Amino acid sequence: QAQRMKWWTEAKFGMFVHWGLYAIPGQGEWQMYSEKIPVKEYEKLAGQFNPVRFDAREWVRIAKEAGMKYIVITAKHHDGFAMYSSSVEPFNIVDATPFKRDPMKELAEACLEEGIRLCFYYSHVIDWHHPHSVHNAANNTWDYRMEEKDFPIYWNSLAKPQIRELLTQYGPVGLLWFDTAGGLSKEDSEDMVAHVRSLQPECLVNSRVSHFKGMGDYQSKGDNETPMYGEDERPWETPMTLNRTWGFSPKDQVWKTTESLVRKLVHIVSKGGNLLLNVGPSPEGTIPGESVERLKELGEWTGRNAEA
Ligand code: FUL
Repeated sequence: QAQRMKWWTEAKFGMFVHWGLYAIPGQGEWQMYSEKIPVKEYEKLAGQFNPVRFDAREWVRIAKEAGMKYIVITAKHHDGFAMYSSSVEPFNIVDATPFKRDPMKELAEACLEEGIRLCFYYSHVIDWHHPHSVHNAANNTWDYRMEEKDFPIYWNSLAKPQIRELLTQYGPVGLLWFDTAGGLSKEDSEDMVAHVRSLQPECLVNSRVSHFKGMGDYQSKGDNETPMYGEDERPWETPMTLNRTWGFSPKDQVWKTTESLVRKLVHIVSKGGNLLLNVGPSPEGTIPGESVERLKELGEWTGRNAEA
């Protein structure tokens, strides 16, 4: 395990990317749930999703210049939309949008060229699009009846097969970032970890694969949490936003200043943690200017102090 963790503990700083159909209405990645948008209606967003300004090389360059060593991107968030080419679920970016490209493939190539580790976020428990996703408190109860949900169907026909796709279609994956495992049994969590190990033994798994303590390779802290002390022996990471939301949200203009970001980065790294700092790209496929600007300044700061 120590060997598997080496690149990650040395990396210290990574880019989190929340990108999906929710970028179009632009109220963050929980919009489908908070407005109880019916699946049939939400699916229509796919027909409009055409991020022609997406440039994988540009994104990777922005991350690299900020001093980031890995990128964790939402392959599937809670809305159930696969941002990659999936043969087990037609609700994906290649089959359901006019864009038709696979951004994960393009990112995998760009990351390989630049020596950045590509990693995937995958919402393994919450899936508002699938009739049989259940367990977590945030279920789709407006389209589907709770009594009719049968979790193993979701687990065996969608979650595990999609993880297999992600671990076989894009070369070596640095890390699988699971999330919101509330309600998932210990057995199922272990089953998922074993599934990952069997496909790519070197791929890391974060602790949010389970709500039982101590699972995965390292501890994910709470969202935006900057702990005063590492709580246990395990390596840890803080996922953090630049403004207040994860997904693209033009109304949210409460940006952290570069100075406070430098402080947070130093705080976290000096306490032994990693910082996973988020950007929420637009429906056109670009990283918002306010984010790019801050990342650039962060990179200038770390670069300057590395040389000094
Ligand atoms: C949370 C999720 O529910 C948010 O949408 C976001 O992905 C954040 C990093 O984790 O638990």
